[in-house]
Amino acid sequence: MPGTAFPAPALAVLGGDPAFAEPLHVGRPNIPRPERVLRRIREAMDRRWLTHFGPLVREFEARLAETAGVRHCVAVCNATLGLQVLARAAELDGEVVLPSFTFVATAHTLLWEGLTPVFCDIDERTGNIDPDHARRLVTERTSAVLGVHLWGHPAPTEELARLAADHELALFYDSAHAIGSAHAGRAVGGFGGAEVFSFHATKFINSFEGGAVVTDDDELAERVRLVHNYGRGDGARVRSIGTNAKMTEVAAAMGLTCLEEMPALLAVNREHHERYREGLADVPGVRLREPGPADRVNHQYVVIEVDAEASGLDRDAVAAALAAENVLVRTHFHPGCHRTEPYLREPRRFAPLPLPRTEALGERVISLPTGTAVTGKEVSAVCALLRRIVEHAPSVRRALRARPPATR
Ligand code: T4K
Repeated sequence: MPGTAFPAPALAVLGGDPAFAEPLHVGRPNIPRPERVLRRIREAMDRRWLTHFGPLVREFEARLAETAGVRHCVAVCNATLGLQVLARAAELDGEVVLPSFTFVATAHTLLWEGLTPVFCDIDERTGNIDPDHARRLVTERTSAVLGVHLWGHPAPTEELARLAADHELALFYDSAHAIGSAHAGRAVGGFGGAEVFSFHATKFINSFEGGAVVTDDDELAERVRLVHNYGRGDGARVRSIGTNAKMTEVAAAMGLTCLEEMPALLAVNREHHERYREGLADVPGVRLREPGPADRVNHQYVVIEVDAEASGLDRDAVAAALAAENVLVRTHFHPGCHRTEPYLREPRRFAPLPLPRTEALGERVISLPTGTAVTGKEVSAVCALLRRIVEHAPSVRRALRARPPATR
């Protein structure tokens, strides 16, 4: 990258060439051992068993259950359907309290199932659901709390378990980001009544598209299994309403191979995180978000916070300056579900209390590239760019202001 030469070339936003010739994305898939994935797919084709609980799906489920430390795992075609199937299998009704600071799928799955998502605020320190705020939103219509392990950082599981017990609510987790994470030595997957992982291509462990519902509850597992297979049980006898949320053998071939390689993938993420920590340590107004002391996380999201006053630039300006260098960052999960359609239209129904911390944190965060598609050198280069963007904050601000509005 040209930025390593001395004197440093101009930032792209100030008229220089972009630091990267090809875009650097957040969410490029990990594809460890593609030859093993292809061999597994070939074997599935030779067996002519492509879906409907084939051997690869079964093996993937068994390994996931082991990873999560639970008895049951039902693999599904994506986490969105996994959450829907879970809500249906658990017979939730009325309102479900969940954080607004999450991907919109968390909320959509509930609304899709005829439930009312009620958004609560976060603890700005962790980005996760604030259990005290959640408690204030519980009404006689509330049937469940849906926690989210945001960015793979475990939600406050003890406090949420207390809240659920006090009000006799179901407690589930959207664990889309959190396979491989743990809290107080206990793997994510075993908290609450059930948890749902995502194995979307952009996730740390991927199955192209995919997900899984994991639980220790025998009855719930049985119902999830029914609902995800058109309500059909043994002998294809229809026992309930259901949908089709099954995982294919091709997806399981990828998922299984990624899962086998999880220790190596974790090591890469950890190395990148450490490199970001070192590279950004003394950049004014830029702070790397770190997990809590009792948490072990998968580091699939590297998230920084931009303090506009200390850095001289707001988050959008930093993101725009990085984009000019071909570093295409994300702002997960700005602006919060409550400020997204259709929830935006009915604040009294979906967000009866103000969510100032969700809104404030959403304005400050940036997700940076990580995973096996990025090299350590590239991570260092991104750090160097961030440092120079902040060093040149006044010129960057002026240059961005001079751009035509559509390109800002
Ligand atoms: N709950 C939470 C908390 C979630 O974050 C999600 C999903 C869900 C539930 C639902 O899980 P799933 O039903 O998806 O299993 C992505 C993903 O589609 C989504 O899975 C994820 N969360 C969400 C946070 O991000 P986009 O729209 O940002 O992805 P996209 O297509 O723009 O990809 C991001 C970058 O990754 C691109 O700039 C390029 C790169 N990319 C992407 C794909 C798909 C690749 O390089 N290769 C690829 O194949 O939503």
